[in-house]
Amino acid sequence: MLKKCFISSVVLLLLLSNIYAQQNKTNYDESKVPNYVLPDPLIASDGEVISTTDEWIEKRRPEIVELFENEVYGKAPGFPENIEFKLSSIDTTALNGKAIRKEIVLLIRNNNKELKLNLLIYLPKNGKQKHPLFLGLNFYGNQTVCDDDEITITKNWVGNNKKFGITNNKASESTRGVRANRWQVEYLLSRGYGLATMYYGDIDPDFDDGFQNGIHPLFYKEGQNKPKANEWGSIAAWAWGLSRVMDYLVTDSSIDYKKVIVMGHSRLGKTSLWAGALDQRFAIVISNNSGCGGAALSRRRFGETVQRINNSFPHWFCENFKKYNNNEDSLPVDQHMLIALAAPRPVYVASAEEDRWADPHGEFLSAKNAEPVYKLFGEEGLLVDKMPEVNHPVGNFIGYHIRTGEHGVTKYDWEQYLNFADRYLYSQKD
Ligand code: GTR
Repeated sequence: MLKKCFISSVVLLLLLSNIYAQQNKTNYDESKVPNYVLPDPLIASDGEVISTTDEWIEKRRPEIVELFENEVYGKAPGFPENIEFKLSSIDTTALNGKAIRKEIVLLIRNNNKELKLNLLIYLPKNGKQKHPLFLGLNFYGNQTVCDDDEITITKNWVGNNKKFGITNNKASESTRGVRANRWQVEYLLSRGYGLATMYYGDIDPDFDDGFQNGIHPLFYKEGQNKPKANEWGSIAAWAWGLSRVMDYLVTDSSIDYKKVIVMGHSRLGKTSLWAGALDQRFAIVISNNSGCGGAALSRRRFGETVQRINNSFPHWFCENFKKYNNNEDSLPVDQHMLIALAAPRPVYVASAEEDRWADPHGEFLSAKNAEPVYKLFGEEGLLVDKMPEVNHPVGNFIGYHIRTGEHGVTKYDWEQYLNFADRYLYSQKD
């Protein structure tokens, strides 16, 4: 009897571990993508079919925003009690006289607590009074985006990186310009655009500390020590930070604040999409290789899945998102609806051929399935039904490309973003 019981327990354990292993195996086989039905962006929760832009703006859009807030990213607070902007440095002869470089400190105050955010801005010296601008968060500190000895090195916690000489979570001189290839500052300037960037760890350091550092504690109610199940995780916090940067940009007379393009890569691409969805002051929204929880459809379960991302990065999304681990079909939204929240503003989704973890096809399909909302506004969308060849950008108002190479941001990506921005920001007389 005891022996029988032992054998059946072992069999059960083996079975369970097999199921677990299956669930955790990364699927890279298109034929193994399960059948799924996407929620319709144009059918409201009460069944009403949305057929006008007014119905979208007044009813369905806010409803979708709320679903993403409650179930995916978590709801962020509004404005802080106080925000102050201090110019901490300016050089009108930066980069051998080609640029104006400014550093601005954003002092955020709430509930008698304070957080400092350091913004770096480069503007072209082309005689124009106001400049269009790309805004994006960076991974290792402002000093990494350009080979320029004058940029303040972040003193905050940064992820260790042997290649960049970062140990003990501190950035040093060795990190200057290490990400210059990703940011292409001089190229952007030569095309007439500025760059504004901030270290994402200024807003919320990217590790799971139970939300004790960064911006979250400034907003805890009395007795609260972590966000509620539907309150902001780190992605929502980073997106909130981008909106605070926008609060500054609208006050800076050298910036054309109606031409600010929010752009992000990978986890920060998830962030730029969410920031662009919530804050309609961003003129164009760009997602570079953002993958799961960004542009890629969750229901495809190709590459990184909801469960994998929640296990590896428990702090990125809100607690409620964990309900959808291995349970994607019960999500009330999918990521095509996040892209649709950019409408009617131009949105661009970019993939990389070797970045299968981010599911390039799923990123394309998300963009494709956002089209009905753009069509409501009279815009076309991708203009193609199937994924384009590599290095063949497509689309009108919804841009898409898949380039050769791996996960990263390249000059090719920037060329497409600049062409896209030129097309929409300068098509009308200004
Ligand atoms: C990976 C993560 C991705 C992506 C990436 C990044 O480890 O699984 O979702 O966000 O990090 O941000 O570099």
